[in-house]
Amino acid sequence: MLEILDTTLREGEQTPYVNFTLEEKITIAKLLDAVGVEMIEAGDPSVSPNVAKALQRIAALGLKAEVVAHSIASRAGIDRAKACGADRVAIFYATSKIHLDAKLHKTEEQALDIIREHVAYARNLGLKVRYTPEDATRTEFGFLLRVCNAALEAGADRISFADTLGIMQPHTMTEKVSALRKGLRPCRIDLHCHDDYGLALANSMAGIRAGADCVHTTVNGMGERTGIPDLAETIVAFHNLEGVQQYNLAPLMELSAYLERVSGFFIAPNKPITGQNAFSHKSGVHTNGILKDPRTYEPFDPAILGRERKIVIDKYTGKSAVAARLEEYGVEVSPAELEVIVSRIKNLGDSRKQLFDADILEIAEHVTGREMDVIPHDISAMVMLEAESHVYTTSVVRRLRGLHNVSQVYEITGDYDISAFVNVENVVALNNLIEEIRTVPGVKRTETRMVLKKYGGARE
Ligand code: HCA
Ligand code: CU
Repeated sequence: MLEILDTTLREGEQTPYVNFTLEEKITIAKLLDAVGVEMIEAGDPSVSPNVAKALQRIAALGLKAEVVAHSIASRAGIDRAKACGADRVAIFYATSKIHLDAKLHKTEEQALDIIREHVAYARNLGLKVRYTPEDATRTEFGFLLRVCNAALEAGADRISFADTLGIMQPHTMTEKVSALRKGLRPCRIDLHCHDDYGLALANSMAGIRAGADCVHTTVNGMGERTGIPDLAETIVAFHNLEGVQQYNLAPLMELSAYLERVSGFFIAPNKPITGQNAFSHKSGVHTNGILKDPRTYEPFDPAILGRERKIVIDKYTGKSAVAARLEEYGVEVSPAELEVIVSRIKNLGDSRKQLFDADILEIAEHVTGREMDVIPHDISAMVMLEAESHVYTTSVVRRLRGLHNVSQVYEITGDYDISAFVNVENVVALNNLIEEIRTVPGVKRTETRMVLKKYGGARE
Protein backbone atom coordinates (compact mmCIF):
# COMPACT_ATOMS: atom_id res chain seq x y z
CA MET A 1 0.00 0.00 0.00
CA LEU A 2 1.26 3.45 -0.91
CA GLU A 3 2.32 5.82 1.85
CA ILE A 4 2.80 9.56 1.57
CA LEU A 5 5.10 11.68 3.67
CA ASP A 6 4.34 15.34 3.21
CA THR A 7 7.26 17.64 3.91
CA THR A 8 5.72 21.04 3.15
CA LEU A 9 6.73 22.12 6.64
CA ARG A 10 10.38 21.09 6.19
CA GLU A 11 11.39 20.84 2.51
CA GLY A 12 8.58 23.29 1.61
CA GLU A 13 9.93 25.88 4.02
CA GLN A 14 13.30 25.50 2.28
CA THR A 15 11.70 27.22 -0.73
CA PRO A 16 13.51 30.49 -1.38
CA TYR A 17 11.82 33.39 0.52
CA VAL A 18 9.22 31.17 2.23
CA ASN A 19 8.68 31.14 6.00
CA PHE A 20 5.57 30.06 7.85
CA THR A 21 4.29 31.32 11.17
CA LEU A 22 3.52 28.91 13.99
CA GLU A 23 -0.23 29.23 13.47
CA GLU A 24 0.14 28.70 9.73
CA LYS A 25 2.13 25.53 10.35
CA ILE A 26 -0.56 24.18 12.64
CA THR A 27 -3.28 24.89 10.07
CA ILE A 28 -1.22 23.16 7.37
CA ALA A 29 -0.57 20.12 9.58
CA LYS A 30 -4.29 19.75 10.36
CA LEU A 31 -5.25 20.00 6.69
CA LEU A 32 -2.60 17.42 5.78
CA ASP A 33 -3.99 15.15 8.45
CA ALA A 34 -7.47 15.59 6.98
CA VAL A 35 -6.10 14.44 3.62
CA GLY A 36 -4.81 11.35 5.38
CA VAL A 37 -1.08 11.41 4.63
CA GLU A 38 0.70 8.80 6.72
CA MET A 39 3.58 11.05 7.80
CA ILE A 40 4.14 14.76 8.26
CA GLU A 41 7.73 15.95 8.29
CA ALA A 42 7.30 19.03 10.41
CA GLY A 43 10.78 20.57 10.49
CA ASP A 44 14.36 20.25 11.66
CA PRO A 45 14.41 21.56 15.25
CA SER A 46 18.06 22.60 14.96
CA VAL A 47 17.21 25.20 12.30
CA SER A 48 15.74 27.72 14.73
CA PRO A 49 13.84 27.90 18.04
CA ASN A 50 10.67 28.69 16.09
CA VAL A 51 10.98 25.59 13.95
CA ALA A 52 11.46 23.54 17.14
CA LYS A 53 8.45 25.15 18.78
CA ALA A 54 6.22 24.46 15.78
CA LEU A 55 7.37 20.86 15.72
CA GLN A 56 6.55 20.51 19.38
CA ARG A 57 3.06 21.99 18.95
CA ILE A 58 2.34 19.77 15.96
CA ALA A 59 3.57 16.65 17.76
CA ALA A 60 1.16 17.51 20.59
CA LEU A 61 -1.89 17.85 18.31
CA GLY A 62 -2.60 14.14 18.45
CA LEU A 63 -2.80 13.81 14.67
CA LYS A 64 -3.35 10.47 12.97
CA ALA A 65 -0.20 11.05 10.93
CA GLU A 66 3.20 10.16 12.31
CA VAL A 67 5.15 13.36 13.06
CA VAL A 68 8.70 13.30 11.77
CA ALA A 69 11.59 15.57 12.74
CA HIS A 70 14.43 16.00 10.25
CA SER A 71 17.94 16.16 11.63
CA ILE A 72 21.56 16.20 10.64
CA ALA A 73 23.68 13.46 12.21
CA SER A 74 24.34 15.22 15.49
CA ARG A 75 23.50 14.12 19.01
CA ALA A 76 22.28 17.59 19.93
CA GLY A 77 19.97 17.61 16.90
CA ILE A 78 18.60 14.18 17.75
CA ASP A 79 18.08 15.28 21.37
CA ARG A 80 16.08 18.24 20.12
CA ALA A 81 13.93 15.97 17.96
CA LYS A 82 13.24 13.83 21.01
CA ALA A 83 12.49 16.85 23.20
CA CYS A 84 9.94 18.08 20.66
CA GLY A 85 7.97 14.87 21.04
CA ALA A 86 8.39 13.72 17.44
CA ASP A 87 7.45 10.10 16.71
CA ARG A 88 10.38 9.65 14.38
CA VAL A 89 13.65 11.28 13.51
CA ALA A 90 14.91 11.33 9.93
CA ILE A 91 18.69 11.52 10.05
CA PHE A 92 20.37 12.59 6.84
CA TYR A 93 24.02 12.19 5.99
CA ALA A 94 25.36 12.46 2.45
CA THR A 95 26.98 9.45 0.84
CA SER A 96 28.05 10.51 -2.66
CA LYS A 97 31.75 11.00 -3.33
CA ILE A 98 31.30 14.66 -4.19
CA HIS A 99 29.41 15.38 -0.95
CA LEU A 100 31.83 13.38 1.20
CA ASP A 101 34.88 15.06 -0.34
CA ALA A 102 33.76 18.61 -0.96
CA LYS A 103 31.23 19.16 1.81
CA LEU A 104 31.80 16.76 4.69
CA HIS A 105 35.54 16.02 4.28
CA LYS A 106 34.99 12.43 5.38
CA THR A 107 36.05 9.08 4.00
CA GLU A 108 33.46 6.40 3.30
CA GLU A 109 34.54 4.49 6.40
CA GLN A 110 34.20 7.57 8.60
CA ALA A 111 30.75 8.23 7.15
CA LEU A 112 29.71 4.66 7.92
CA ASP A 113 30.74 5.05 11.57
CA ILE A 114 28.97 8.39 11.96
CA ILE A 115 25.74 7.05 10.48
CA ARG A 116 25.79 3.89 12.56
CA GLU A 117 26.48 5.80 15.74
CA HIS A 118 23.76 8.40 15.29
CA VAL A 119 21.08 5.95 14.22
CA ALA A 120 21.84 3.83 17.29
CA TYR A 121 21.82 6.93 19.49
CA ALA A 122 18.36 7.96 18.25
CA ARG A 123 17.04 4.44 18.58
CA ASN A 124 18.21 4.28 22.19
CA LEU A 125 16.20 7.41 22.91
CA GLY A 126 13.14 5.46 21.81
CA LEU A 127 12.66 7.27 18.51
CA LYS A 128 11.73 5.53 15.27
CA VAL A 129 14.48 6.22 12.79
CA ARG A 130 14.61 6.88 9.06
CA TYR A 131 18.02 7.20 7.54
CA THR A 132 18.47 9.35 4.42
CA PRO A 133 21.61 8.93 2.36
CA GLU A 134 21.56 12.43 0.91
CA ASP A 135 22.48 12.44 -2.80
CA ALA A 136 21.77 8.70 -2.83
CA THR A 137 21.22 8.60 -6.58
CA ARG A 138 24.81 9.73 -7.24
CA THR A 139 26.26 7.41 -4.61
CA GLU A 140 28.33 4.43 -5.74
CA PHE A 141 25.77 1.63 -5.45
CA GLY A 142 27.86 -0.85 -3.48
CA PHE A 143 28.62 1.79 -0.84
CA LEU A 144 24.97 2.88 -0.78
CA LEU A 145 23.90 -0.66 0.12
CA ARG A 146 26.58 -0.93 2.81
CA VAL A 147 25.63 2.35 4.40
CA CYS A 148 21.89 1.68 4.34
CA ASN A 149 22.28 -1.82 5.71
CA ALA A 150 24.51 -0.46 8.49
CA ALA A 151 21.78 2.06 9.38
CA LEU A 152 19.14 -0.67 9.34
CA GLU A 153 21.27 -2.88 11.56
CA ALA A 154 21.72 0.03 13.96
CA GLY A 155 17.95 0.36 14.33
CA ALA A 156 16.52 2.34 11.40
CA ASP A 157 13.39 0.85 9.81
CA ARG A 158 13.18 3.18 6.82
CA ILE A 159 15.56 4.42 4.15
CA SER A 160 14.86 7.53 2.10
CA PHE A 161 16.26 7.06 -1.38
CA ALA A 162 16.99 10.73 -1.99
CA ASP A 163 17.30 11.99 -5.54
CA THR A 164 18.64 15.22 -4.13
CA LEU A 165 19.52 16.68 -7.54
CA GLY A 166 16.57 15.27 -9.47
CA ILE A 167 18.73 13.38 -11.95
CA MET A 168 16.75 10.16 -12.21
CA GLN A 169 14.49 9.00 -15.03
CA PRO A 170 11.65 6.50 -14.66
CA HIS A 171 13.69 3.63 -16.11
CA THR A 172 16.78 4.31 -13.95
CA MET A 173 14.49 4.59 -10.94
CA THR A 174 13.02 1.18 -11.75
CA GLU A 175 16.49 -0.35 -11.96
CA LYS A 176 17.86 1.23 -8.79
CA VAL A 177 14.82 0.64 -6.60
CA SER A 178 14.61 -2.99 -7.71
CA ALA A 179 18.30 -3.42 -6.86
CA LEU A 180 17.80 -1.68 -3.49
CA ARG A 181 14.96 -4.04 -2.66
CA LYS A 182 17.20 -6.99 -3.43
CA GLY A 183 20.27 -5.69 -1.58
CA LEU A 184 18.67 -4.17 1.54
CA ARG A 185 17.65 -5.87 4.74
CA PRO A 186 13.85 -5.75 5.24
CA CYS A 187 12.75 -2.10 5.52
CA ARG A 188 10.46 0.54 4.15
CA ILE A 189 11.79 2.57 1.25
CA ASP A 190 10.85 6.24 0.86
CA LEU A 191 11.36 8.16 -2.39
CA HIS A 192 12.44 11.76 -2.15
CA CYS A 193 12.57 12.95 -5.75
CA HIS A 194 13.57 16.48 -6.68
CA ASP A 195 12.02 17.98 -9.79
CA ASP A 196 14.98 19.56 -11.57
CA TYR A 197 14.01 17.95 -14.90
CA GLY A 198 10.26 17.92 -14.25
CA LEU A 199 10.39 14.15 -13.68
CA ALA A 200 9.85 13.98 -9.91
CA LEU A 201 6.34 12.51 -9.96
CA ALA A 202 7.07 10.17 -12.87
CA ASN A 203 10.19 8.95 -11.07
CA SER A 204 8.24 8.47 -7.84
CA MET A 205 5.57 6.43 -9.61
CA ALA A 206 8.20 4.27 -11.28
CA GLY A 207 9.92 3.75 -7.92
CA ILE A 208 6.70 2.66 -6.25
CA ARG A 209 6.03 0.18 -9.07
CA ALA A 210 9.54 -1.17 -8.52
CA GLY A 211 8.88 -1.89 -4.85
CA ALA A 212 9.32 1.31 -2.83
CA ASP A 213 6.70 2.17 -0.21
CA CYS A 214 6.45 5.90 0.27
CA VAL A 215 6.48 9.10 -1.79
CA HIS A 216 7.60 12.45 -0.36
CA THR A 217 5.51 15.45 -1.42
CA THR A 218 4.95 19.11 -0.65
CA VAL A 219 1.87 21.24 -1.24
CA ASN A 220 2.24 23.07 -4.56
CA GLY A 221 5.52 21.20 -5.17
CA MET A 222 7.51 23.61 -3.02
CA GLY A 223 11.08 22.97 -1.92
CA GLU A 224 14.71 23.75 -2.68
CA ARG A 225 15.14 24.96 -6.31
CA THR A 226 12.32 23.38 -8.34
CA GLY A 227 10.90 21.41 -5.43
CA ILE A 228 9.54 17.87 -5.19
CA PRO A 229 6.21 16.26 -6.29
CA ASP A 230 3.09 18.25 -5.58
CA LEU A 231 0.81 16.58 -3.03
CA ALA A 232 -2.38 17.03 -5.07
CA GLU A 233 -0.81 15.80 -8.30
CA THR A 234 0.62 12.78 -6.51
CA ILE A 235 -2.63 11.83 -4.82
CA VAL A 236 -4.81 12.31 -7.90
CA ALA A 237 -2.35 10.50 -10.18
CA PHE A 238 -2.17 7.51 -7.83
CA HIS A 239 -5.93 7.66 -7.23
CA ASN A 240 -6.95 7.76 -10.89
CA LEU A 241 -4.13 5.87 -12.56
CA GLU A 242 -3.10 3.33 -9.94
CA GLY A 243 -6.33 2.82 -8.01
CA VAL A 244 -5.03 4.16 -4.67
CA GLN A 245 -8.18 5.06 -2.75
CA GLN A 246 -7.09 5.82 0.79
CA TYR A 247 -6.75 9.61 0.64
CA ASN A 248 -9.38 12.29 1.09
CA LEU A 249 -9.30 14.53 -1.97
CA ALA A 250 -11.67 17.15 -0.58
CA PRO A 251 -9.11 19.38 1.25
CA LEU A 252 -6.58 19.44 -1.62
CA MET A 253 -7.79 22.63 -3.31
CA GLU A 254 -8.09 24.44 -0.01
CA LEU A 255 -4.59 23.36 0.99
CA SER A 256 -3.13 24.57 -2.29
CA ALA A 257 -4.89 27.94 -2.06
CA TYR A 258 -3.94 28.33 1.60
CA LEU A 259 -0.30 27.65 0.84
CA GLU A 260 -0.30 30.17 -1.99
CA ARG A 261 -1.72 32.76 0.34
CA VAL A 262 0.60 32.25 3.28
CA SER A 263 3.77 31.59 1.30
CA GLY A 264 3.46 34.16 -1.47
CA PHE A 265 4.63 31.29 -3.70
CA PHE A 266 2.15 31.05 -6.53
CA ILE A 267 1.35 28.19 -8.86
CA ALA A 268 1.13 28.61 -12.61
CA PRO A 269 -2.33 28.56 -14.26
CA ASN A 270 -1.33 25.47 -16.25
CA LYS A 271 -0.29 23.49 -13.20
CA PRO A 272 -1.94 20.06 -13.30
CA ILE A 273 -4.83 19.35 -10.90
CA THR A 274 -4.83 22.61 -8.90
CA GLY A 275 -3.96 25.17 -11.60
CA GLN A 276 -6.62 27.62 -12.67
CA ASN A 277 -6.76 26.28 -16.24
CA ALA A 278 -6.76 22.58 -15.39
CA PHE A 279 -10.42 22.22 -16.42
CA SER A 280 -10.85 25.19 -18.79
CA HIS A 281 -11.64 24.64 -22.44
CA LYS A 282 -11.23 27.14 -25.18
CA SER A 283 -11.13 26.20 -28.86
CA GLY A 284 -14.38 25.60 -30.75
CA VAL A 285 -13.48 21.98 -31.40
CA HIS A 286 -12.72 21.30 -27.74
CA THR A 287 -15.72 23.10 -26.28
CA ASN A 288 -18.04 21.47 -28.77
CA GLY A 289 -16.76 18.09 -27.64
CA ILE A 290 -16.99 18.99 -23.95
CA LEU A 291 -20.57 20.19 -24.29
CA LYS A 292 -21.56 16.93 -25.99
CA ASP A 293 -19.68 14.74 -23.52
CA PRO A 294 -17.04 16.05 -21.08
CA ARG A 295 -15.10 12.82 -21.43
CA THR A 296 -13.96 13.98 -24.87
CA TYR A 297 -11.41 16.39 -23.39
CA GLU A 298 -11.28 15.72 -19.67
CA PRO A 299 -9.13 12.90 -18.30
CA PHE A 300 -11.38 12.82 -15.21
CA ASP A 301 -14.32 14.65 -13.67
CA PRO A 302 -13.19 17.89 -11.93
CA ALA A 303 -15.96 17.28 -9.37
CA ILE A 304 -13.69 14.78 -7.57
CA LEU A 305 -11.77 17.86 -6.41
CA GLY A 306 -14.85 19.99 -5.91
CA ARG A 307 -13.92 21.87 -9.08
CA GLU A 308 -16.02 22.89 -12.07
CA ARG A 309 -15.17 22.93 -15.72
CA LYS A 310 -15.00 26.27 -17.41
CA ILE A 311 -15.64 27.22 -20.98
CA VAL A 312 -13.73 30.26 -22.07
CA ILE A 313 -15.39 32.43 -24.67
CA ASP A 314 -13.23 34.46 -27.03
CA LYS A 315 -12.16 34.45 -30.67
CA TYR A 316 -11.48 30.70 -30.62
CA THR A 317 -15.05 30.00 -29.58
CA GLY A 318 -17.53 28.09 -31.72
CA LYS A 319 -21.29 28.30 -31.96
CA SER A 320 -22.12 25.53 -29.52
CA ALA A 321 -20.29 27.21 -26.64
CA VAL A 322 -21.98 30.57 -27.25
CA ALA A 323 -25.42 28.95 -27.60
CA ALA A 324 -24.81 27.05 -24.35
CA ARG A 325 -23.73 30.20 -22.51
CA LEU A 326 -26.83 32.11 -23.72
CA GLU A 327 -29.02 29.18 -22.78
CA GLU A 328 -27.69 29.42 -19.22
CA TYR A 329 -29.37 32.83 -19.15
CA GLY A 330 -32.55 31.53 -20.75
CA VAL A 331 -31.76 33.47 -23.91
CA GLU A 332 -32.80 31.81 -27.16
CA VAL A 333 -31.48 32.95 -30.50
CA SER A 334 -32.12 31.74 -34.05
CA PRO A 335 -29.35 29.94 -35.97
CA ALA A 336 -28.89 33.03 -38.14
CA GLU A 337 -28.58 35.30 -35.11
CA LEU A 338 -26.15 32.90 -33.48
CA GLU A 339 -23.99 33.06 -36.59
CA VAL A 340 -23.76 36.87 -36.34
CA ILE A 341 -23.20 36.82 -32.58
CA VAL A 342 -20.28 34.43 -32.93
CA SER A 343 -18.70 36.47 -35.70
CA ARG A 344 -18.99 39.63 -33.54
CA ILE A 345 -17.38 37.79 -30.64
CA LYS A 346 -14.58 36.66 -32.89
CA ASN A 347 -13.94 40.25 -33.96
CA LEU A 348 -14.09 41.52 -30.42
CA GLY A 349 -11.87 38.71 -29.28
CA ASP A 350 -9.14 40.05 -31.54
CA SER A 351 -8.72 43.15 -29.48
CA ARG A 352 -9.66 42.08 -25.99
CA LYS A 353 -8.05 39.88 -23.45
CA GLN A 354 -11.09 38.43 -21.74
CA LEU A 355 -14.81 38.49 -22.47
CA PHE A 356 -17.30 38.68 -19.65
CA ASP A 357 -20.86 37.39 -19.79
CA ALA A 358 -22.01 41.01 -19.81
CA ASP A 359 -20.15 41.49 -23.12
CA ILE A 360 -21.72 38.40 -24.62
CA LEU A 361 -25.21 39.42 -23.54
CA GLU A 362 -24.68 42.90 -24.88
CA ILE A 363 -23.65 41.55 -28.27
CA ALA A 364 -26.71 39.30 -28.28
CA GLU A 365 -28.89 42.33 -27.54
CA HIS A 366 -27.43 44.29 -30.42
CA VAL A 367 -27.69 41.45 -32.88
CA THR A 368 -31.24 40.41 -32.02
CA GLY A 369 -32.59 43.84 -31.20
CA ARG A 370 -34.26 42.28 -28.15
CA GLU A 371 -33.59 43.56 -24.68
CA MET A 372 -32.23 40.82 -22.41
CA ASP A 373 -33.47 41.31 -18.94
CA VAL A 374 -30.86 39.19 -17.21
CA ILE A 375 -28.05 39.88 -14.80
CA PRO A 376 -24.70 38.36 -15.72
CA HIS A 377 -23.68 35.60 -13.33
CA ASP A 378 -20.09 36.66 -13.44
CA ILE A 379 -19.18 39.82 -11.69
CA SER A 380 -16.38 42.32 -11.97
CA ALA A 381 -15.48 44.48 -9.04
CA MET A 382 -12.80 46.85 -7.81
CA VAL A 383 -11.59 46.09 -4.34
CA MET A 384 -9.89 49.08 -2.74
CA LEU A 385 -7.51 48.24 0.08
CA GLU A 386 -5.85 50.18 2.82
CA ALA A 387 -2.56 48.66 3.98
CA GLU A 388 -1.31 48.80 7.57
CA SER A 389 1.08 51.73 7.92
CA HIS A 390 4.06 49.55 8.88
CA VAL A 391 3.60 47.25 5.90
CA TYR A 392 5.52 47.32 2.67
CA THR A 393 2.70 47.83 0.15
CA THR A 394 4.44 45.88 -2.58
CA SER A 395 4.42 42.75 -0.43
CA VAL A 396 0.64 43.00 -0.13
CA VAL A 397 0.42 43.51 -3.91
CA ARG A 398 2.53 40.42 -4.49
CA ARG A 399 0.15 38.27 -2.43
CA LEU A 400 -2.94 39.73 -4.06
CA ARG A 401 -1.59 39.02 -7.52
CA GLY A 402 -1.45 35.35 -6.67
CA LEU A 403 -5.08 35.00 -5.66
CA HIS A 404 -7.28 33.32 -8.20
CA ASN A 405 -9.73 35.72 -9.84
CA VAL A 406 -7.67 38.83 -9.23
CA SER A 407 -6.92 40.12 -12.71
CA GLN A 408 -5.12 43.40 -12.09
CA VAL A 409 -3.58 45.11 -9.11
CA TYR A 410 -2.65 48.79 -8.89
CA GLU A 411 -0.84 50.81 -6.26
CA ILE A 412 -2.77 54.07 -6.15
CA THR A 413 -2.87 57.52 -4.55
CA GLY A 414 -5.72 58.72 -2.33
CA ASP A 415 -7.57 57.23 0.63
CA TYR A 416 -6.60 53.72 -0.36
CA ASP A 417 -3.22 52.24 -1.19
CA ILE A 418 -4.15 49.46 -3.56
CA SER A 419 -6.91 48.72 -6.01
CA ALA A 420 -7.48 45.18 -7.22
CA PHE A 421 -9.67 44.35 -10.20
CA VAL A 422 -11.45 41.05 -9.64
CA ASN A 423 -13.63 38.87 -11.81
CA VAL A 424 -15.72 36.14 -10.19
CA GLU A 425 -18.58 33.87 -11.12
CA ASN A 426 -21.23 35.13 -8.69
CA VAL A 427 -21.92 37.14 -5.54
CA VAL A 428 -21.05 34.26 -3.23
CA ALA A 429 -17.66 33.92 -4.89
CA LEU A 430 -17.14 37.68 -4.61
CA ASN A 431 -17.89 37.53 -0.92
CA ASN A 432 -15.45 34.65 -0.43
CA LEU A 433 -12.77 36.46 -2.36
CA ILE A 434 -13.16 39.61 -0.28
CA GLU A 435 -12.89 37.52 2.88
CA GLU A 436 -9.73 35.97 1.47
CA ILE A 437 -8.29 39.37 0.61
CA ARG A 438 -8.98 40.55 4.15
CA THR A 439 -6.84 37.72 5.54
CA VAL A 440 -3.80 38.79 3.51
CA PRO A 441 -1.24 40.00 6.07
CA GLY A 442 -1.03 43.79 6.06
CA VAL A 443 -4.54 44.49 4.77
CA LYS A 444 -6.28 46.90 7.14
CA ARG A 445 -9.63 47.42 5.45
CA THR A 446 -11.31 47.02 2.11
CA GLU A 447 -14.09 48.64 0.16
CA THR A 448 -15.60 46.96 -2.84
CA ARG A 449 -17.19 48.59 -5.87
CA MET A 450 -19.10 46.33 -8.20
CA VAL A 451 -18.92 47.06 -11.90
CA LEU A 452 -22.32 47.63 -13.51
CA LYS A 453 -21.19 48.23 -17.06
CA LYS A 454 -17.81 48.02 -18.69
CA TYR A 455 -16.59 49.94 -21.73
CA GLY A 456 -13.44 49.53 -23.70
CA GLY A 457 -11.30 52.61 -24.30
CA ALA A 458 -9.74 53.69 -27.58
CA ARG A 459 -6.34 52.34 -26.59
CA GLU A 460 -7.46 48.98 -25.30
C1 HCA B 1 18.43 18.37 1.63
C2 HCA B 1 18.09 17.03 2.20
C3 HCA B 1 17.00 16.31 1.49
C4 HCA B 1 16.69 15.12 2.38
C5 HCA B 1 15.67 14.18 1.89
C6 HCA B 1 15.17 13.19 2.92
C7 HCA B 1 17.43 15.88 0.08
O1 HCA B 1 17.72 19.35 1.97
O2 HCA B 1 19.38 18.43 0.89
O3 HCA B 1 15.53 13.27 4.08
O4 HCA B 1 14.40 12.32 2.52
O5 HCA B 1 16.84 16.33 -0.89
O6 HCA B 1 18.38 15.09 -0.02
O7 HCA B 1 15.85 17.13 1.36
CU1 CU C 1 15.07 17.46 -0.60
